[in-house]
Formats: sequence, structure tokens, C-alpha cells
Amino acid sequence: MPHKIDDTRELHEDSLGESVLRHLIYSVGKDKAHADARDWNVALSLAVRDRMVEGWIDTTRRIYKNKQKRVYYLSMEFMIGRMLEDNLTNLGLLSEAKTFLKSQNLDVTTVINAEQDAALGNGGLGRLAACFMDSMATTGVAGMGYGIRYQHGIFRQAVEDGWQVEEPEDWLFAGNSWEFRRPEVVYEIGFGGHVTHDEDGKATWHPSESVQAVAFDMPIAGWEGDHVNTLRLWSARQSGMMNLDTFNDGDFMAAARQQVLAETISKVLYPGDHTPQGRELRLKQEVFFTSASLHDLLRRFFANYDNLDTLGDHVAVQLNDTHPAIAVPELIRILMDDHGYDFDHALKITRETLHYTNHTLLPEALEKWPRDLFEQILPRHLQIINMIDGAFYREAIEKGLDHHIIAGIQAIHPHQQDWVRMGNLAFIGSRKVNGVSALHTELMKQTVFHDLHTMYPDKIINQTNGVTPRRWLLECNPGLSDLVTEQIGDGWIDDLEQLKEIEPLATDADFQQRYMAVKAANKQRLADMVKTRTGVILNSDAIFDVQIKRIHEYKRQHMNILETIALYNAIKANPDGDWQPRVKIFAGKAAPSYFFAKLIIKLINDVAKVVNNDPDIGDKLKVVFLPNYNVSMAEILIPGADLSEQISTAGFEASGTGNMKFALNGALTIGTLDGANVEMLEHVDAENIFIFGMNADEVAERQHRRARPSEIIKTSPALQQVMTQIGDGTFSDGDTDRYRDFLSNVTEHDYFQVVPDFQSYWDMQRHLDALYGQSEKWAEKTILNTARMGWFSSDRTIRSYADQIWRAPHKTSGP
Ligand code: DL6
Repeated sequence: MPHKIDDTRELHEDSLGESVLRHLIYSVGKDKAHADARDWNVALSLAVRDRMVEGWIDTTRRIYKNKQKRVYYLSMEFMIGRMLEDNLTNLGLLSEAKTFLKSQNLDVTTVINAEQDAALGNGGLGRLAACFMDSMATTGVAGMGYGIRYQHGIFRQAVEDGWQVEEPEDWLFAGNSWEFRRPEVVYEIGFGGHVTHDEDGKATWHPSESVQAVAFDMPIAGWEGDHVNTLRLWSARQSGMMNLDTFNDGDFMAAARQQVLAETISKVLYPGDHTPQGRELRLKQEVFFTSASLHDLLRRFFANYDNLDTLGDHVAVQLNDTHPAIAVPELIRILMDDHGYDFDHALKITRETLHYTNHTLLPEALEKWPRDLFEQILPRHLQIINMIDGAFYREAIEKGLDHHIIAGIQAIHPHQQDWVRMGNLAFIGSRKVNGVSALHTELMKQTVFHDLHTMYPDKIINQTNGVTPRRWLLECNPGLSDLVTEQIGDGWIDDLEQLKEIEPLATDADFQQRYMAVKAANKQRLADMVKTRTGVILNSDAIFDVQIKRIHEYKRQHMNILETIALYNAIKANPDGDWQPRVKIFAGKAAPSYFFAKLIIKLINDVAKVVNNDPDIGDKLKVVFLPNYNVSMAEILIPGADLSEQISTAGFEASGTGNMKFALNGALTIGTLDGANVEMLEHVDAENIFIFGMNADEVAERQHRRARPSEIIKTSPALQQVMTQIGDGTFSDGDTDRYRDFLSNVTEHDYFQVVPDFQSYWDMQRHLDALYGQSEKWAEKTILNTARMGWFSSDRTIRSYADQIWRAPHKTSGP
């Protein structure tokens, strides 16, 4: 049924296929004889987009008419991946599209895969934002995402001689079929300059430079397509036109300079911030998109209301981490300087409107900016931050806090004056502050925000992350989706808790057999991808053991590879033993300047080379590092995994969302009591998740007393052998230097507690080997994982944000 924009007029009556053919000719400009997969992809995307637009306009009108409270999700990152299959699915057009493509003798997968991933993020934080966009639309929240339309998303990772090499990514090269350029939606964003005050004290900021933020919109359809929200991404553009005289005088470089400088702001995701120029650019990016977004949402607000007193009743803004924390002084600035509010009132309105999500406790990831940089780029904001700190100081004194403590939690330390601490600023300026799993939220209260929590005991609230079941089950695992739907109907797609209904089938022999047949097919699909990309041939009877995420010491890919070496040694010592075959699959990117993480990638590749070519080992163990991990690759890896590695040092992974995707798709988890693993344990039960190692308190205690790993290594011949081999060149062609830093890190300091957790990790892996041999038991646990993961839907998370933070209406779940 085509959507209707109004009661009298249906905008399109042609079939999807007719519409695709029309777009192929009139939008792409090709005939069938010359169209390649990309052309068909564009034509199909445009045909789907047409249908989305109708729901989009309806939604927009409905929200205006009902004055529905709006939610704005400000995020530097949206890791949305490919959109065609997602949109086809949500609009119920997937099977029609497949039939049509087949009728044209086209391979459906090739056409769908011709779309570049929109990789506008680094990892979990950006992917969460994408899941939230899907769930806001599905649950009927009047939500809008605001971010940056980076010309280059996260770098493309190549592996050369085992080392990560970064190459620029160019997702926009062939265009983005989903977006609409909005040349009429443009804001001037200022930087630098000075501030003047008139005789009444009213401030005026005179920026010395400015750039334009131009809007690009993508429609985001929820399940069944009748609520369509917007993702608005800002692109930077030079203010004013190029100087034609300079150009005509032949000074082309000078004429182009301003343009290049302006456009740099939306050029790349996460510019290297190890230089002062890089840091300045990153701060400008944050200001750029935050300021444009605030101006834009206020403009929309004024379409319905004539003053800002009640802003927080009609608008909720969510700051995704501290990257948009400049929203605090920026909103106050707009309220004071543009709308004449006094400071106290402006602060009050701001605190009724803004909310902040924290995604990490890692000190190096908590943003702070040199005060001097602020003064130079944002002189008015710095004044306002000082005013916020003054007001905060008075509040804190009233609440009985001592000067020392207050100094530690103001945005700027009053004596040191060197940094603007964005976490403190976001906390002070927000109505609610949330963590992303129960453990993480508890640790926020105890550690980084301890004193702020004492002062505002009701501000911190938990919102455990979730994942969208559309992309992370329905689309990525059609075999399992069909099987589940056949048993319980398709209500689970937007009410994931219904998966509970398959629980009684967990011990049913026929269902087990069918479930595991789906898993086997998914493993084959994964094995095919590995063969195409790396040439390594996998034994699909092996346990597919997968660790995919950013490479970081706290995520402990190095513990996994140490265990792999130990397993290799054990097999070699007893090649005729009854070994459960295993495939260790790794994928993930290391931050370009993070040498240790890059060394871990090299070690994985070095170990792979030795293990995979050792005739004594054969199919019993294979090691694979898949380059250039992205959302689309995850969609193949996750359904094909038997085992999910969630092995971070307890207390360090804020939540994780990969852990949820794997378990939903029936992989068993080997993991620590960290992040959302803790809540997964509560939901799937202790017999169905494989927890090992120290808990967060034990880790903190060892770190606090700087416990050294040497005593433990002495007692572990297996670890000693592994360390010796890494040092003696066994895996590095005799190079005894390559892993010197690695070894000293792990054997002398081991901040992330690889050594103390190693033995229990090894033991749990062997327990899993044995369990895999009991295929019925394994199948039962696998099915129970799928059945019990319903709570981890991002629809649940979004409803919870809407109720507890945004106070915004949404559709309820269930019948
Ligand atoms: O909340 C989304 C995601 C969590 O699942 C991960 O545990 C956490 O590491 C990640 N945090 C970041 C932090 N980046 N910064 N700032 O990506 O958030």
C-alpha cells in the first residue's frame, strides 16, 4: 500500500520495479544494457527513498500538528553502515525488491553490496547512535539525529606485512542516494575574535572568522515505515564567495585558501589530535555541529512557540558523550546574547533541556581542552563557562562541599586554570547524566563523578544499551529470523521480548537440528568471506571463536592471542590428542597513533602465519585477522560465530553492544564481569554464559597496589613458554626486537591484568571445547541465548530514555 500524503492524492501508483526502471533511466541516466551493480543499487535506493519521503512528510506534519515533544540526539558519530537493505526491510519491500532484481537477472547480494558503508564513527558509540535512530523511529519518538557529514569516514584499514596501514576512505565518491541537500538550511558558525559589552552589560561576540554549516538530511524509517525521522548531517562551507579578483590576478592558491580551510572542518572523522592544529580542528568540529544543531532546533521551536521559557518542556537534547558538551555554554550564550535572558534564567533553561551520556571511564578518553585554545577560539564561551563555574561554586558551598572538592569538579580548576574539563561541564549543565550499563553507571558514581554525584544524587541514572533487532537479527540472519517467525510469528521484530516464546523449544530435538542447520549455513557464509578476503580455508566443524571490536589494551585481544599461542603449543606437544578444532577470528581497527594496539595486530598476523602453515596443526587451529572491519562485515561475522569474546578487563568496558548482537544470534559468550555482560548473565542465567576472571573490585585492588605479574608467570609454565617464544623470534622470523615493548608491558606492568586472568580464561576455553562436543547441550544453550536476549533491544533502551530522561511520548510495545 503506498502511503498517502493526504486523503485525496496518491503520489505513486507504479510498482517498485517500474519505479526502479524509471530511476535507472531518468536519475542515473543509463539503460539496462549498460547499468552496473552500482547503477542498479542507486536506482533501487531512489525508488525506496521515494516511498520513504511520503511517510517522512506525514510524520513531520503529525509532529508539528500534535506539538509532540522533540528529542535531538547530538552525536559526532553515526556508524550507520549500508542503508538499502535496512530501508527495504523496514518498509516491507525486501521480497518485492528481490523478486524484481531476479527478474532482471541480477544477483541481489551484489546489488545490495554495491553501496558503500557510511562509516561515520569509530566503534560502539557511533553504532549505538545508529541503533538509536532506528529505534526512535520504530517507537514513534519525534527524534532527530544531528552530526557531521564527514567527507571521509573512518580510515580504511589495510594490512601490509601484518601491520595496519591507514588509507583514506571515500564513501561519498559515488554519491549518497539517501541524502537531500538543504541549501536553504545554513547557519554561520563563528570562531575567534573578541567580546564587547554595552553599558547595560549586554555582551556581543565579534568572531574573527566564520564558516557555514549546510544541512544534508537522510530519512530514517522505523519498522513498518510509518514513522520516519531525520538524520541531519552538517557539511562545512566557506562563508561568502571566493575572491574573484584574487583568482583573476592569478593567485589561485590564495583564492582557494579560505575555501579549503572552511571545508576542512567536515573533511575527516577524528583528525589526528597529536598536533596543536589537529586539536584546534577537532574542537572546531565539535563547536560547528553543536552550534548549527542548536540554532536549527530553536528555529523549529519558534514555529510553535514564541518564547524559550518552556524550552525543556517541548525539547530534550541528548549529548552523546562530551563531544557536543559545548552545547552548555552555547545554549546559554544564545539565550543571553540573542534572546536577552539573564544568566540565571538561561542556566535554568539549559539544565531543563540538556542531558548527557557518558560512554567511558578511561581517563584519557575524558575530553579536556587547553584553556588557552578556548580563549582563542571561543572567547565568549569561556566567559560563560566562568559564570557557570561561579554559579556552581555558590551552589556547592550552600550544599556544604569543601573548597578543595569544588575545585576538583568545576569545569575549570580555579587555581590551575589550564584545562576546560568537558565531562564536568556536561554534568553541571545537564538535567540527567546517564551511564550505559548498570556496572558502568555504578562505577561512574564511585569514581569519575563521585563528588558531582554527592552534590546531585538524583542526576546520574542508568540506561543499559541495546541493539536494533531489525539490523542485528532480521536482516543479518534471515535463516534464524525465518525459523523464529515460523514458530512464534513476527511480533518479535518490534517486541523482542517475545523471543522468550522459543524457550520451550531449546530442548526440542527437531528445533535444535533446524537451529543448528541455520548456524552451519551462516558459518559457511562466514568461511566463504574469510577465504575470499584472506585465502585461509576454514574447517566449519571447528568452533568459530570471534573477537571483533576496536583494538585496545583494555579489550585484551592480546590475552586472546596469548591463549591461542598456548593452545598451539599444547596441540604441538600432543598432535594426536583429541583436540576440538578451533578458528580464532579477529577484526578491528587500531587508532592510528596507538602503537601498542598496532603491535597487537602485528602479533595476531605473525601468529597466524606460523600456526596456519604448520603441518602438525592442520585443521585443529586456524588464526585469521580480517582487515577493514566495518558494519557490513559484522553482519556476516556475528551470525556465523559460535563463540563471542567479551574479555575486557573488568571495570573498563562501559557496556559493549557486540556482546548483545552475538548472543542474540546464538553465539555463546566467554567474558568477564564487565559492562553489560553483567546484565546478560542475569538474563541468560549462569549456565548459559561463560564468565571468568577477576571482577572490577579485584582489578581495582590489584591496580591500586601495582601488583606485578612476575609472581604469577613463575607459576605458569604455559605462559612462560608463550612469553619466551614471543621474545625469541618464534613468531617474528627470528626478530627478537619486535615484541620487546609488548613483553615488557605484559610481564612487568600488565595494567590490564592479562596475566592474572590468563589461567581462568584458558580453563574456560577448555571447558567450552568439551561442551562443544556435547552438541545437544551446546544447541540448547545457544537457543536459550537467543530466547533470553529480548531485553537488549534498543527499542527497550529508547523507551526507557523517553520515559526516564526525555519525558517524551512514544508507542508502547506489545499488543
Ligand atoms: O555506549 C556505547 C559504547 C559502549 O558499548 C562501549 O563499551 C564503550 O567503549 C563505547 N565508548 C566509546 C567512548 N568513546 N569515547 N569517548 O566509544 O561506547
